[in-house]
Formats: sequence, structure tokens, C-alpha cells
Amino acid sequence: MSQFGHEATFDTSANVVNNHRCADAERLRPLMRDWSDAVTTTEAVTLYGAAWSVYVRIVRLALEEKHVKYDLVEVDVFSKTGVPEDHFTRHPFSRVPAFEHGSFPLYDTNAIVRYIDDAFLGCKLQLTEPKARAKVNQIVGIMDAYA
Ligand SMILES: N[C@@H](CCC(=O)N[C@@H](CS)C(=O)NCC(=O)O)C(=O)O
Repeated sequence: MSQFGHEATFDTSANVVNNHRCADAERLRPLMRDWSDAVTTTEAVTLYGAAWSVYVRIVRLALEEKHVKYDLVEVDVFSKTGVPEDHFTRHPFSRVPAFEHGSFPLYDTNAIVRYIDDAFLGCKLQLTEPKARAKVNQIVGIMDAYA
């Protein structure tokens, strides 16, 4: 059991699927929105980035918690030959991660994980009570900017 309350898999192979339970879902349910309108999808979900990247790992954690099947396509932004040319079409600032859901492209970790939470069925990763949600976002911001 990991600190996240489930057996986290950080397998770098493509098509990672897991069937793990959402941590603390029952305890947090009163604070969380029932999103019965979330999307079920047959469209491919692709994450572009390096397995070592903390930002890529954040997105993978969200995908794992939501039980979303995805492909991880390795992109080396620190390659000696430079950022792969096609990556600029995914991310204008040539960073990782970049993300695609079918024909919908997205970059920036915060935007990606919030989209994953909003678009896919499964446990809700964000609280809905405004003050609690703001505090969580504050912690996320602190971790990103100062940690
Ligand atoms: N604000 C971006 C930051 C992403 C980021 O800085 N990723 C690093 C890898 S962990 C990167 O691509 N660095 C390449 C570079 O600095 O040129 C996000 O949240 O997605």
C-alpha cells in the first residue's frame, strides 16, 4: 500500500491500466460533487513527457486515480539534439507534459489534471466546497512555486 492509499503503479510502459480504488472516496463524498455527466470515452488518451518528470507524474497520478487508460509517449526535452520539432505543436513553450484526449490537445499540468478530473468518470479529485477547494489549490500552488 502506498502513501496514496492504493498500490500505485508507475509502470512506464504504454497502455497502463489499473483497477485501484480511489483513496478516501467514501470519507470525502459529502464534500464532493456527483458528476454523473462525466465523459466515458473510447477516444485515445495520450500523455507526452518523460517518466522522470514530476509534472508528468502528477498527471499520471490523476489518470491512475481516475482509472483512465493512456499511452505515455516519451519526449526528451533535454535531448542533445534539442527539443523534438513535433513537440512544439503540442507545447509552444516546449515543456512536458503535453496531453491529448482524442483530438483535444492540452498543456500545463494544472489544466491537464483538472480536465482529467472533470472529463472522466470515477472518484472526484477536487473538493467542491469553495473554501476547502481554495485551500487545496493554495497547497498545490505552494508546492509548485516554493517547494
Ligand atoms: N508549468 C509547467 C511546468 C512544466 C515543466 O517545467 N516541465 C519540465 C520538466 S519537469 C520541463 O519541461 N522542462 C524543460 C525546460 O525547462 O526546458 C506545467 O505545469 O506543466
